[in-house]
Parts: sequence; structure tokens; C-alpha cells
Amino acid sequence: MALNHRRICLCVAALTLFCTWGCERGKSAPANASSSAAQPAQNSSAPQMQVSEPKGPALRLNAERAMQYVKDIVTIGPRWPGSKGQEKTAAYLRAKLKNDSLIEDAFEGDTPAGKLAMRNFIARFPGTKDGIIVLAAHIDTPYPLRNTSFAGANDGASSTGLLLAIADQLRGKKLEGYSVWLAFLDGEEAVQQWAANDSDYGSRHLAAKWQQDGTTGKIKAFILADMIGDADLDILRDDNSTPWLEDMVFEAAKRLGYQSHFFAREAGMDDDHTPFARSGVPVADVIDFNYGYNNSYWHTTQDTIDKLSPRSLQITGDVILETLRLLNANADKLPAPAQGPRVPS
Ligand code: 1BN
Ligand code: ZN
Repeated sequence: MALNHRRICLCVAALTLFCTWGCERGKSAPANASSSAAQPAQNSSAPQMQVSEPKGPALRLNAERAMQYVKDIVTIGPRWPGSKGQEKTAAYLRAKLKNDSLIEDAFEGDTPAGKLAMRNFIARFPGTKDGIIVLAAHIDTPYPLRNTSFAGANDGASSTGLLLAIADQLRGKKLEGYSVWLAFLDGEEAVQQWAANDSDYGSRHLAAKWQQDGTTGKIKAFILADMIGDADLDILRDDNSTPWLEDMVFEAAKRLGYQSHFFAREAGMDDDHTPFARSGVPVADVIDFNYGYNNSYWHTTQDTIDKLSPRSLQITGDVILETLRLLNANADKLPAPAQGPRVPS
């Protein structure tokens, strides 16, 4: 699977070296690059962004509460499409987001196991400025692991809990900036084997829907969180994400003194951000794909709550919240969204 071998790619280093604020990564980056290797990232050679200082109060995550949400979701158990756990997760999200502007996006995923009922949830927090920033996480666990105890503490629950804790920070505030939409995506995992048409069911559905209804053109940035609860936090720099947005995430991490947890490794990830990248939306996948030695806990029953840390939720949550501030403070400098697909379809 992904990242199981190393390769040296000088072109990535060169691209990083010459990439300036607003430059787009070449279209040669494969959409499904989940088999590309992790390699040391080139942060030290990256040019400094000329970012404007954010104004107004910084939001910070309540990490203990985030961790409680993660535990609640793990307690639900497996959450594959069609499971009781999927229904319980839906009820849990409805309860936690009951006072918010919540949209339910029910659809049928056409999977190798037949048509499966899936449902995305979108909680919308209005801002004062025209435009939307989407923060996303996946809520499902893998169908192939349905007969195991796999409850995805890190893979699924951690980022879902993170988004719920971010909702707590956004709720009831006047957001001086873009609207923030929290997308809880179903069906990220492959039902049989990861492939373009067997993965990212919820994000593919939502990206298509937002293309049709005109929402896509309003999205300034799409930031995905995945596997961010790992106590040994090691967020990689994703080559399939938008370089300027990755730079902004790193800038936010530096501002908070968390840069040692970011971008020591680099790889091309295929995940829920990919369908939005194809729509021309600037995307960033904030993922720690190094979970246990050699990622050995990933998609195993070892993915349990004891491997997680509230501090990792704090770091990731605060960096994402700081990235929101940077996006708002630098709204006039954001590159125009790409016209065509960023990655091959
Ligand atoms: C992340 C967590 N992913 C699945 N669960 C996406 C992925 C798929 C990453 C295949 C690498 C390979
Ligand atoms: Zn997974």
C-alpha cells in the first residue's frame, strides 16, 4: 500500500525551491499517488511567504473535549456504510450539531458490494465575507474490516472529534471573515480495494453536487484532517495538495511553535481532498500517515484510543484554526482558483 518504499525525487525539491506564493504544483502529480514514497521534505529551502498578520482573537481548541468526542465515536464501534454504527454516528452528529445550520446529504454509493446508503453532514457557520472555507473529516470505517473490532480511533474518529471541537469554537461567534463549513464525509474508505471508483464516495458525491449548484466557485480553501490523533504526531507534506495552501498550514504551525510536527516527510496522498482538487479548489490534506512503526497500526485493530493524545488534537486543531486566520488576513492575495482540473481524473 502507500508509502511502503522510498524514492528520491529531485523534481519535487526543485519545484519546492522555485515555488513562490501562489504557484500551482504542476499537473503531472498523479491523482492517485498513494503508492508514492515518503521522503524528507524540503521546508528549509522553501521561500518565505509574505503573509499579513491576522487581526482579532485567535481561536484555540478545547483538546480534552475533542478527546471525549473521539472516545464517544470509538465507543459506537465500527461505522462502515450500512452498519448500525453508521446510524449511531449520524444520531451522534445530529445531537452535537443540533443548534447549528446542519445539512444532511444522503445518497447511495455504487460500490463493489452493491448500492450502499451513505450520508454526509455539513455544518455551516456564516462569516461576514463572501466565500467559504471547508474543513473536512471522514466518519466511516472500512467495510472490509466489518467483521473485526476495528473502530478507527485515529483513522476516522480523531478527525471527526476534532471537527466537532472546532464547531464548539465557531458556534455563537461573529466570524469576521469567510464562512466556515464543516464537512463530515461518509464512505471515504474502499469497500473492496482502494481505487478511483472504490473510495472517497462521500467527497466525490459532494464535490459533484457543489459543482452543479455553484458552491464550488465560492470555496476559497478545502482543508482535510485525517489520522491526526496519533500521539507521535508527524503530519506529512502532501504533494497532491495545493502548494500555497500547504505553505500556509506550515506558516500557521510555525507561528504556534508546532513546526516540528509538520512536514518532515513528504508524499502524495489520495484522500477526500482529491475530488475537490479536481474541481479546481485549493486543497490541503493534513494527515499523519505514519501511525506506529512503519504505519503498522493503520487499518488494523491496533488503531485504538490508547495510541492517541489530546496534545495531537490540540496541535492540529490550533494549526487549522490559525490557518483560517491566515486565509482571512490574506484574502486579497489568494491565488484565483484553478480553471481546470488540478489532478488528472
Ligand atoms: C487514509 C486513511 N486513507 C484511508 N484511510 C486514504 C489512503 C488510501 C491512504 C490508500 C493511502 C492509501
Ligand atoms: Zn482508513
